[in-house]
Amino acid sequence: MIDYSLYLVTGRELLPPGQDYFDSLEQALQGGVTVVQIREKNADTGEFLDIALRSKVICDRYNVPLIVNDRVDIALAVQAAGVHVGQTDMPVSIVRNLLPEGTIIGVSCNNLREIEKAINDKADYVGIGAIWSTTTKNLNKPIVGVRRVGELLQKLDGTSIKAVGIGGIKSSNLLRTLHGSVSTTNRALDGVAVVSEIVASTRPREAASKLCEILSTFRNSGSVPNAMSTRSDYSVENVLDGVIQIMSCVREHNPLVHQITNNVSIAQSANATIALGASPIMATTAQEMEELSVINGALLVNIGTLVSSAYEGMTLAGSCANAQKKPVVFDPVGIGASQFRKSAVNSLLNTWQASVIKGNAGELAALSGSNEVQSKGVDSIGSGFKDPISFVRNVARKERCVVVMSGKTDYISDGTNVAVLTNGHELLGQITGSGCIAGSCIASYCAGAMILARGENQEGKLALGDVFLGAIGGILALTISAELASLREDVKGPGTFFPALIDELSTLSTRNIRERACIEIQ
Ligand code: 3NM
Repeated sequence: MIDYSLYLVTGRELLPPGQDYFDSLEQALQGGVTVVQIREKNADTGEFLDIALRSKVICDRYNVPLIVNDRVDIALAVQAAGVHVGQTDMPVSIVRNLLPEGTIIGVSCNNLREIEKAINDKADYVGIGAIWSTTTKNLNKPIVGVRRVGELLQKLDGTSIKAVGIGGIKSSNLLRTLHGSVSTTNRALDGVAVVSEIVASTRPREAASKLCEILSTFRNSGSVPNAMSTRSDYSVENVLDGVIQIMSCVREHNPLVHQITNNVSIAQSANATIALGASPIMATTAQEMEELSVINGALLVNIGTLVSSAYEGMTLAGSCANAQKKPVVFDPVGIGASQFRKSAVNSLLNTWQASVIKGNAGELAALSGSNEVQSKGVDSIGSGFKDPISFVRNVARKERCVVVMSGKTDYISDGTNVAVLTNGHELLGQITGSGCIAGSCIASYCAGAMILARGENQEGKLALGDVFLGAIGGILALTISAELASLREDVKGPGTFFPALIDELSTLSTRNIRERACIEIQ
């Protein structure tokens, strides 16, 4: 059985100046590469054979199988473990007839049709790519994109065919690649294939071991806390019970909620967090992200007033939170306002896996590439989606996390269930930062949900779906407190509303939630 985890594809043309090919290969094996494919597109037969023979000796020393790209004759000559073919190379069925029984045959696939053909041809594994853009190979097919790998993997259900992802995979996007490349039937990649991340490195051993570390983080810690809940038994009653448990848990444990947010609403967000019983830390500097991820209960990333220095912190904080299995709440504020924000959001979501994405209709439309709803600056305009429930559910499925669409009615989905909440008050729309505060409330309650999940089940199995309850709880706490604040005699308008809102958040009771929650589960 081949271990496809870290699949090195060679590329001599990418070696850094002065780096010896065989030394680089050996170092990569020491770093933890589990299978090697010799890929030589320009070498003569004699040269290819020589390289393959010498590479085989090195791979044998590490007990790592060697696969030859395209050339059946070279594979036979060096007794390689397998052959990898592209779509325009020799067909799998013919390769199969030429090679000894038991030889592994892999084929590159870019779309469903090619996967179907690989299944019919009884390939042993498929290389799905290119997942990201790459300059290592001239691509003549569209980039698959991490969010589309799942549907290709799903086609392999019921077969024993393995799958590796390839194309532009780096340590910076590996965790995201692994989390994103999962089918709705929960089939994940068996491994990832890389060229430049290892071959072009001056320290291939370290490059390979860094990738291995990320692979084992993903495998050992299971999933990051995110949406893809398999729970289908949510009801209004058990959701409210869960929210109330979370509310008490946050007050009892005061989890640290790390927030990298915008400078318009830092103080409001921190105050709301304290009022709920959690403890805010508004750190932005990259140097402290790793340590904070160990002690925090949840991370909030809000791009409202994005500056490059904070962007670096956001990139690192999210990755560290994923590694520590801490929930990451992401608020892509005003994503539709500029190309800069759009590409920042894309690259953040490509680097780490969010547990919850929260936005208004315009923001989520921009995030998902829909033009059904437009935005103006940070606000959405127009009457909203025709079918908001399906929209939110689909975005949750695509992003593999809980999605909260805020508005007069709030829609929250974990990809299966959709909670529809109609609490709130118009005064919330008259103060700045109410959306940002909602993010803080969600992050605080996600931290509470995680504490509860760990307490109830040491293996953390409950953790997967619980950010759904955290998100619902955060929105209910804020919107019900807003209703209560609006009823107070001392509230005369937006100016007096905000301090009253903080008061109400801090005194919100179980009874308030039970009596006032306007919630439906679809
Ligand atoms: N095959 P890097 S992409 C060899 O899409 C290869 O099938 C691809 O190189 C495919 O890791 C690719 O440097 C190159 O991006 C991957």
